[in-house]
Amino acid sequence: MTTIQPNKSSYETHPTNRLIEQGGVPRVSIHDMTPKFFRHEFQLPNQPVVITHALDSSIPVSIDKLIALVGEVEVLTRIYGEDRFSRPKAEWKSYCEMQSMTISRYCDHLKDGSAKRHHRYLALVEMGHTALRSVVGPCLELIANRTGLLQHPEFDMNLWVGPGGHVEPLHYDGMDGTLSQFRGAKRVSLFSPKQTKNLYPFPISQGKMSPSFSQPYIDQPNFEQYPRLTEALAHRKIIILDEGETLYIPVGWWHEIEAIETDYICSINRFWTVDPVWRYAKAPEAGFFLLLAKLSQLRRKLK
Ligand SMILES: O=C(O)CCC(=O)C(=O)O
Repeated sequence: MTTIQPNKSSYETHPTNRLIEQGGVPRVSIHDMTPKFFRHEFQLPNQPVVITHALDSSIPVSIDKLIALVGEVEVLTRIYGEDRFSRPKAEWKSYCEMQSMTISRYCDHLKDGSAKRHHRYLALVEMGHTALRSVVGPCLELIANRTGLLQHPEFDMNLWVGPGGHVEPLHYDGMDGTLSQFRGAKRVSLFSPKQTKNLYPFPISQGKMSPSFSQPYIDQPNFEQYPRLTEALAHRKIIILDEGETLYIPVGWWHEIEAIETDYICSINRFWTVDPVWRYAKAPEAGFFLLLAKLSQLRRKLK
């Protein structure tokens, strides 16, 4: 780990600030964060940062706590299946299967090992209207207040629960995001939007997989098939996001997320408005992808 002195302007505004860098990504305590500092150092330059101590009042969120608060809530869960990750992504017929069940039932799958065996993941489940807000809401508000991030009008907070070892494949989002670790740790690989062409996004014409996903497996690279991956891997940033930490993932940044081996992990992510909108110029593919998603949403509404 290296200690970085912030540049003069931010140093003058925050003489106590020290950024600790791990894997090429700085870490800042929520107590040292201010909207001005966040905007100049991270949001405007479109750079990721790990924010520490924002979740101290609510960690850990155990499955017993989840069951007590939201066990009866019915949600859609993902099933990737036993052999999906041993097959080339280009052979996948869809991203995953979906199955509806209560959160308690999903926790049974975690406890009896079938979530791990069949790669079941409770992923991206909107929970803003549930009792979970009383536990994690104040932490997310603290992050919003200290960073100045603006909540996206269409998205609230999403729950992610899954077994240790699960890998969520490399992709980017069309908005700013924060990923908060409420239980367990994750290994996160990050690539800047400048690496997009070297990460071989699925072509739009392919139809089955979104162009926001990368075709190769970055931990088992096939350089013959994907020669430009060498260049991308030279720019890979890897961090361990520990329990209690929050990662700011700026729009267009590629991320692959592996739950560190343990019984289970629990995270909450949130999407934020890309502000100012010209930041899409730093991640043009993400802007284009968002536009496509909006058009298909409109088409569905008009039908
Ligand atoms: O934690 C995960 O498994 C994926 C999270 C993610 O993709 C996100 O926060 O944007």
